[in-house]
Order: sequence, then structure tokens, then C-alpha cells
Amino acid sequence: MKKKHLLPLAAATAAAAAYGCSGKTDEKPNVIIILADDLGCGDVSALGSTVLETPNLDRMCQEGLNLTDGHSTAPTSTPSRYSLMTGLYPWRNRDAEILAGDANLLIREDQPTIAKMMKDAGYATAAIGKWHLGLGKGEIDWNKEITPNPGSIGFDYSYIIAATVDRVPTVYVENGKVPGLDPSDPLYVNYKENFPGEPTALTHPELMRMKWSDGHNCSVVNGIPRIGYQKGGRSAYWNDEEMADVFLEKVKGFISENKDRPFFLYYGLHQPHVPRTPHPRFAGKSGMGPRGDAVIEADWCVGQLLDYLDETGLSENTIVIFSSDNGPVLDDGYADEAAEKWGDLTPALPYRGGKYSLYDGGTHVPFFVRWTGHIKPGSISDALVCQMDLFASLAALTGQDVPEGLDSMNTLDTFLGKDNEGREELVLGSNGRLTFRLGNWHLIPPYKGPKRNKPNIELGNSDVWTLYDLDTDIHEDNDLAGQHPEKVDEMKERMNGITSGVFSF
Ligand code: NG6
Ligand code: CA
Repeated sequence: MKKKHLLPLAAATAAAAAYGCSGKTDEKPNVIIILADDLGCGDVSALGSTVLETPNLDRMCQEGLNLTDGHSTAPTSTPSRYSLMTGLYPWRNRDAEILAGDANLLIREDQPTIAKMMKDAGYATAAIGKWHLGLGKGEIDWNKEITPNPGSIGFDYSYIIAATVDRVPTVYVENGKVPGLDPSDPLYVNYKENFPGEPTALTHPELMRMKWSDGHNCSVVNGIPRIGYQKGGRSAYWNDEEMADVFLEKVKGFISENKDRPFFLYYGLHQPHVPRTPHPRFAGKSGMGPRGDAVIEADWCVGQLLDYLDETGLSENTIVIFSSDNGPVLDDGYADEAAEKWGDLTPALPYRGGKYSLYDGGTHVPFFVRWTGHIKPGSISDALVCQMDLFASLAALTGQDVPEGLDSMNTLDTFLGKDNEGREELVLGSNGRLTFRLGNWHLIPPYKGPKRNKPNIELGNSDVWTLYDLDTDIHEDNDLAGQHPEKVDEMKERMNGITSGVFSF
């Protein structure tokens, strides 16, 4: 199958040029990065979903630029977010792997971050939503101010969940403090062992209103079994169904407070990551079970934000970037009908694999940019782009120097639909599980391990080097390593050049 554009690219690029869009502005436009959690290209109707309607994500495409070869740097959350924040490849830090809910801040306080850079450029900065980059140093006392926190790495304001919705603690953290805690019922968290006498999903299955399929069998909070043990802190627990509304209110509050100065907002949507608990007003709306309803809720959040920017007259001065931290997954540890509802369809379509996978679907994610009056509506680009490059690109936009030693590349013009260059090469993955893109080629080294993880996650492990041509084989069905040994050698050498001193292949 050939890659298809929704509009001919040459026409879209010419239209963008005619529209007179330019990366250089006298003013500093606001920048909002919306990062969904585990959302796939096949979840978006504008990208070809046949089972979900996502009018607001479609609107991001219709009103802005659709980057059809957009990538997160890794197929799971923490390494992917680490890369976006630091402008570094996540495999440079061996601890950049899915973090527990009580993990310490992964980013050193003296490390450059995209938020510090924007702050230096005069922006008010905020992180609202999913964090998953750790907090504190040493054992965390959740009843006191936790430092370091997002404020220590450049965010003036933060209202976050520490890790994921399926991990304790099930509380928000605002500027390093858990809001709403009652001192007479302190909060304790432990990832090694349970607190004596506290119920778990295994000892008290009757507490569960949602069942786990794998892993999630520790503390049960709000009827949902989680990863990790938690005791006390009840007055501060989040309400899972209200989380989208809580974050959106904080987002609007931050924008409203800072509408008269440049602001940089990182908005981490928690959907459609497990456990999928959309607000009751979305329940049943998708016809695809809780996962589909959670996508509809995420889509609604994006629409609310775009409407708010339009209503407050900020759209022409605000760049909105939408993407996802990694590819999609169906059954990710809860029996929530996702696998049954999707059947043979995959939300990674048209790409192979998904979350956790070495295949393209692990990191190939929706990537949209809207800047009203600057980016020609309906633009499409098939340039290879990566979230890691937002750091250097936003530095270019705001006239900041990029700190030395970063992997982040300035591809601002591509992010703004001004050219179609993008990256030539890109290493994808975290820790030692890396793959390599060179133009349309995707090289996957051999890795030990199962081909599929339970229940049905295609990991892409193989005993041999495999090579795919994404231009002619978008679903990576035809391994061309045997036919193109010279390409394998060339790519191996280039990949080793980049990973030199850390990993060799
Ligand atoms: C896995 C969890 C999965 C999810 C993932 C992190 C199990 C069996 N699986 O370990 O449910 O939480 O970690 O997802 O526990 S991520 O998108 O934040 O990387
Ligand atoms: Ca994720």
C-alpha cells in the first residue's frame, strides 16, 4: 500500500506559502502542547477511524496542519515525555522507563528543559494533567510539600497526577502539594508491600466495579484496582469520572490568568489510558465501550480548549500542538471490553503494532498543529517529525539559544507548515530497545522476547534484523533486509554513530 495524503502535498505546501505563513513573529505567540495518553492514529476520524467520530481532532486538521509522519520518541509514556521535556533521546537515561507512582523526579534540576527555555523567553509556564516523570528525591512524604516538583524544572504552575490513573497515589498534586488532605488521615504509598490490614483486589474482590485482566490487583480505589498500595488520604482522592473536567478547568484558569502575557502550557490528557472512566455524560456515546467513550471525552476536551481560545480572541496568537505520548493499546490490564469491541480493527491503523511495540505503530501518533491565521487550514505534511524536536523548534520560535548537547533539532518551519523537510534520521525507543528511521526506511534490530505479549500486543521481537520500506509497505508486512543488505549496513552504521557510547548494535 502506498502512503496516501488527504490532499496532494504539493498543493497544500503551495497553499501554505500563498497564505504567507511565517515562523518569525514580532510577538511571542502562546504555545499549548496537548499530549494524549495512548491515542492512536486509528482513533481519529480525520485519519481514517471507521468506528469513532472525533470532530474536534478533525477540526485540528481542518483548521491547521496534519503531520502524517509524526512520532513520539518512545512507545511508552515516561521515556516519551522525558524526551519531549528535555530534548534528549530517552535511551541516554537508563532510568527513563515506565515509572512507579512514587518514583523520584527523573529530570535533574540542572538539566535544560523545554519549560525552562520558555520561561527564559518570558513565558508563564504550566503543566496540567498527566505527569509520569517522577517527583521528589528519596522517600516521598505525600503529606508535605514534595520537592523537586515540576516547578523545579521550569513550570511556574503545575496541577498533575504523579504517574498514571492506574497507579497510586490517586490524588492530584498542585505545585508539589496534595490538595485537600486531612491531617488526621495522612496518605501513605508503598510499591513493595501492602499496609497491614488494608484490602486489595485479591483479598477483597467484592470492592471492584472494574475488573483487572493483568497486573492491576493492589489497592482498590473508587472500585478500581490499581498498581501499588495506598493507605489513608481519603479526603484528597480524585474522582476518576471527573478528572477531565478538573484538568480542563485548571487549563482555562491558567489561560485566563495569563492571557495578557505569553504562556506555555503542557496539557497532559489522561485518556484513553486505562482505567477508562469517562464522565457519565460520555458513557455509551461511542458504541465502542469505555475506551471509545474515553476517546470521545478527550476529543471533547480538545474542542472545549479550541472554543475557549476562539472565544477569548487568543487563537491567532496561540499555537496549539496535539499529539499522543505513544501508540494505542486495547487490553492494557483491565477487562473493559476494548479488545472485544475492536475485534480485528486496531486503533494503530494503518500502522503495525502499537504501544510497547518496535513496529511503527509504537511511536507513529497523531500530530497536529493549529495556528489560526498563520498555518493554512487543511495543510498536510508527510515530513518525518518528532516530539523531541519541539524543544529546539520552540527555542527558534522564541529566539532562544538551544543548550549544547541536546538531540533536539530545529524543525520549526516543518511544524508550521512552511516546508516539508523534517528529519532525515531518527532513533526510536527507550533503553536498549531501539529502532532506526532513515527516510522511508525503518530498521529493527533483533531482540529477545516474545513476539506478542499477553493478551495481544505485537512487540516486534525477532531473531534477525528486519527492514521495512514505509513508502511502499505502510503496515511493515514485507521484511526487505535480505533484499537490501547494503541498506541494513548503512543504517546500522548510522544508528551506531548516534547511539555510540551508550548502546551498540
Ligand atoms: C504497564 C501497565 C499498563 C500501563 C503501562 C504504562 C500492567 C500489566 N500494565 O506496566 O496498564 O499502566 O504500564 O503506560 O500493569 S504508559 O502509557 O504510562 O507508559
Ligand atoms: Ca501512554
